[in-house]
Amino acid sequence: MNSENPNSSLFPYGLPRERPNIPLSRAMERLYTRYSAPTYWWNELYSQFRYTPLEGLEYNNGDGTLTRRDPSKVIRANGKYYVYYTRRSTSTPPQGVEGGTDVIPSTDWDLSEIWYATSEDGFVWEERGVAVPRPPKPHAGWRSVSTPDVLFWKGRYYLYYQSFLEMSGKRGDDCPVSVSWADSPDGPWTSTHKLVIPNGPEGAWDQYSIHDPYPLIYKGRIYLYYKSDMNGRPEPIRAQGLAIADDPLGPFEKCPLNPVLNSGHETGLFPFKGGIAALAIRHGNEHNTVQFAPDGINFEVAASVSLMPTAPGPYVPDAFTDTDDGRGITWGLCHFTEVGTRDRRHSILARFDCDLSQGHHEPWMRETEHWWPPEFYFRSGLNEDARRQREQAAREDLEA
Ligand code: AAL
Repeated sequence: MNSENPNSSLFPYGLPRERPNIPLSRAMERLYTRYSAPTYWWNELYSQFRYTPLEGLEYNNGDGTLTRRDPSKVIRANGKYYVYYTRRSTSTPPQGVEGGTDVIPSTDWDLSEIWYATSEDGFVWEERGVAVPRPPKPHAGWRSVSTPDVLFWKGRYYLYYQSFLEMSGKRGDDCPVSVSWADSPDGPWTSTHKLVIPNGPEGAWDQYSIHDPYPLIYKGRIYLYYKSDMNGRPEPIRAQGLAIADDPLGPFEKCPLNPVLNSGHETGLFPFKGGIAALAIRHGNEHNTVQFAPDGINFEVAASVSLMPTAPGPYVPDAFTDTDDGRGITWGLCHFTEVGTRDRRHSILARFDCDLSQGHHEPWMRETEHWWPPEFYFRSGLNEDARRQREQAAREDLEA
């Protein structure tokens, strides 16, 4: 059936916006059942991602002693943009668990504090100072506080963050989540020293780590998404859970269907139309996808994408408005780790831009192609061992 010959059962040249009334293969059927539109040109939850270095933040000439990473959502207050992030300032770069001490970091986020920065335009940022320092022993977070996110609820600001009770990497990257509050985005912040999102019970998927706390206001409640590392080495799996509360200080009730996302790493979500959309980055069968849950719990793949922002902290205009018509996002901050040489490793913050927003439609953000030079691909090459393995396998195949 097509415009030239309505009686034809051939799939038409012009892509129909609605499912044509002809037999379809499963692949073509999926275009009309799985996605919000049969092509990414029309799919509001498809986008390219573009990146821009931030101005105004320096990193000790990249010697590895200063790192900024894991930015929170970007919020707007007092006519400025605010972001909160992990800041490590140590005498040496990370030295691993073997080399870590009370003053030498084991990992890039060990011995860290939560700092914040502000910006007029989202490109040039001014570091403003510490928001949450490491509390004294025996409080959770005495070793390190990291990976914050921010909530604005009934006139008060809350920072949720990972609170390490031991050196990261000792058993694993194990920690619960604590919360501090302030009446201004500039602080002063009051630490509750409360473990608002505790680790799961022994044997549960989230028994060891509660990472990347990420609160949104949805259906009149606080929906706090988080990541946990499960399955252990050598095949670690990252999945994301949800805990819901009526008060920022808890109690948070973990969703009985947890994990609610089977892929991803750091959390990055936003209200979209009547549901919640998620950036599923880095790991899992469904990594490099944008997902959507009409109820904030049951996520489905909405689009396959590429070059996603790592540790996305989107600017989500309606993160706290309890909207039932989420507009979506167009930019935010993220991080790049492994910056510098191996022995001077640190992370930097950067800006990402995208078009995952109702009402926006920038064709140049819809292309799927990234015309990267061959050198970009050759960086993911075969080392000498891998090449020898390949050559040996080829010889064995030929002799079989
Ligand atoms: C990040 C986040 C959490 C982890 C570490 C620092 O990518 O997933 O914060 O603990 O890595």
